[in-house]
Amino acid sequence: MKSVLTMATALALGATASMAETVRVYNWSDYIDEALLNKFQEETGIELIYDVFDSNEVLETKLLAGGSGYDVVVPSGTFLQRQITAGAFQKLDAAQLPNSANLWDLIQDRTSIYDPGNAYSINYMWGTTGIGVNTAKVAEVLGDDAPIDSLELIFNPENIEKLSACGVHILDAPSEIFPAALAYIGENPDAHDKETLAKAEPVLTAIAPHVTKFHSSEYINALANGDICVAFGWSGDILQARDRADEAENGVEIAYNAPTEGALMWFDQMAIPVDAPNPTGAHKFINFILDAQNMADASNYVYYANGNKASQPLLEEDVINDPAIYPSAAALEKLYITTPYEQKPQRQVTRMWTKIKSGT
Ligand code: N2P
Repeated sequence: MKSVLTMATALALGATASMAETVRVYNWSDYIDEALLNKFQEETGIELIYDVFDSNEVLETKLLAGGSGYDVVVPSGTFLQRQITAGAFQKLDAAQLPNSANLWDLIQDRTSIYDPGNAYSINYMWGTTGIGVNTAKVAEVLGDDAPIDSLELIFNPENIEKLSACGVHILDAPSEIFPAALAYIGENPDAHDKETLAKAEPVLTAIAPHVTKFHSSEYINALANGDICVAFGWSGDILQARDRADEAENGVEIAYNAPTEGALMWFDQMAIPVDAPNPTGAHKFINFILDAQNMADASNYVYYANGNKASQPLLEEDVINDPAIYPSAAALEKLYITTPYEQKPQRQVTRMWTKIKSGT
């Protein structure tokens, strides 16, 4: 998905093509209402180049190589933390972000675990990692009491073997799937030690042959079209699948549940690379997103919660009141967070993940 200011609009705004300022943003796929991208261009006269990814690992490789050319990127908190340590970002300039007055202290407190003082980043959205099901198909395969809100659905080989007949997608995100496998066997999902991490490997090896695909964005349409019956994925993406099925009126009903054993709560943070070509433009883009109405429009469109308190009165009822998007205080207690793997556990996890996916 790319969006550029047309020449006609640029001229209307009094800029010439050669003078036009550009901001390059690299964000997750299916994470914004494109109308907002046009609005930013119209309001500021800045040409916006908007590229998307579906993996923290992919973003990290680009960032750490340097010269990505991006002005704003959106890593999750755990990845952001080690990227800050690696010197990948520049500090934000609060004077250029007046709309940060709109931020929500509850989320600010949580993201400061990864970015002390929130010096380098601002929350875009947050959510949970959990289970999306096609309710009718799963009931057909496993019966009406199928454990659709439990990790049993995915990690018990007996269940997933049966579900493979209607199709199962799991995120290609080892930093989220290892913690989930550990939670399933009653271990600390945020374990970094070699022995505990090794316990996740047989859990994942046992289910891998029954996984239709390890992928982190195709499951939205696959669920909506009825091509798969289960996805272990991100909350808002699964709610978007529900919406797409509703719109298509194809009879597919999708439900999302955060697993009762505990679910990962993650935070996607807007940050400016140290070598960003246009840091001033980057601040303008972040400040635009921080506008209460713009942030509400973004959440209303993608069904993810945001870190913007002022946007809350502007959210649709079915967003602010959906506990899958804004969990109750009790549900928040059941969510866990993770911390970034150091080099050694990261290598161990990457090695095991490659092996699990290749089935060797
Ligand atoms: C948007 C996915 C963002 C959640 N499609 C991953 N942090």
